[in-house]
Amino acid sequence: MSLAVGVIGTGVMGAEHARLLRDATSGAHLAAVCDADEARAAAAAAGGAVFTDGMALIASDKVQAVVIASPDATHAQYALACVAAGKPVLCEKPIAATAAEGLAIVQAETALGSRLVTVGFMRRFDPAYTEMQAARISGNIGTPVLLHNIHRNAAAPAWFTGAMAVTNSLVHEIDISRWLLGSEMVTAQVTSAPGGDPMLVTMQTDKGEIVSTEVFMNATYGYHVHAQLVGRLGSVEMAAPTRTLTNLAAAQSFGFPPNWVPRFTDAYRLQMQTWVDAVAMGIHVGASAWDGYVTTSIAEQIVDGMAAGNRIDLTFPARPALYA
Ligand code: ISE
Repeated sequence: MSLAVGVIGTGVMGAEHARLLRDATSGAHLAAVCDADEARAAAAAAGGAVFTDGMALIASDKVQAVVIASPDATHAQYALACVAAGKPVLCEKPIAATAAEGLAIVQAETALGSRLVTVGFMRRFDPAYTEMQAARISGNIGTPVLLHNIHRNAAAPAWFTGAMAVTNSLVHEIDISRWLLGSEMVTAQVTSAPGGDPMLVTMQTDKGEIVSTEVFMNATYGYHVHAQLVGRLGSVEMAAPTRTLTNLAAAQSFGFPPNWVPRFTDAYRLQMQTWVDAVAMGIHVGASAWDGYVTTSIAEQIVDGMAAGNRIDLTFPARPALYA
């Protein structure tokens, strides 16, 4: 049986998820697309049903599972509607615009007793990050003590606000650091350049590991994500973000991608296939609603406390048994 998936949103990520469902995923097909711009939805749907109202797509009997790729502020309402309809959902990060909305999704799933929400933290499927996690689990590099993250974008879009460097970009490092280390973040401290870009966020985990993250939204030269995990015996870090190196004019070089879609193309494809397979098997793989909530809560606590420049003590409610 092929899973009928509806995609809400046709921006950069919605278009990419629709393409993956059309061309690169087995066991699923693109059944419907929603966008306020009907012509854009029709172009992405490529013959599938077209909606201009996300709630109508979720309710439609043509749709068995949903991908949410609409603007960040709309994620929570659609995720909650999917849980209420009993439909599995792959929701782009962040799960919600506020921690309270994220917690409401956790509570809805807890009341249902079932995990229907997967948050699209696709870096968990990136081959470089999965190798780094395997290195940590193998114990070869010894006890982890530090994780250095670099997250540079060539240029922030015009609509990007200062807080979004945390709520929309740093959330990736919050999630991937928790996942790589298998730890929870307990404190955070932010140092920003004049104007707020770049910023350096230092977090400490419940095991005492130090996580440093540079977020630089206007780094000009390209899209550059790098991570180095340091243990007591050795370290493991990402190699160049390309599969090939060019030797030319007395120099060896590689290119930086313009943005995250080409850099994480394998991760997005593997994430979609894994999600479809997990839905078919009735299991949950990837970042849960709880992971999405914790990440958004940390981001919110950082935004609220960063102006003061002091250490922020991070707090959360107890993890519900559903997410043990
Ligand atoms: C963007 O929304 C993403 O999700 C990208 O993966 C991230 O690298 C970028 O900084 C965000 O703005």
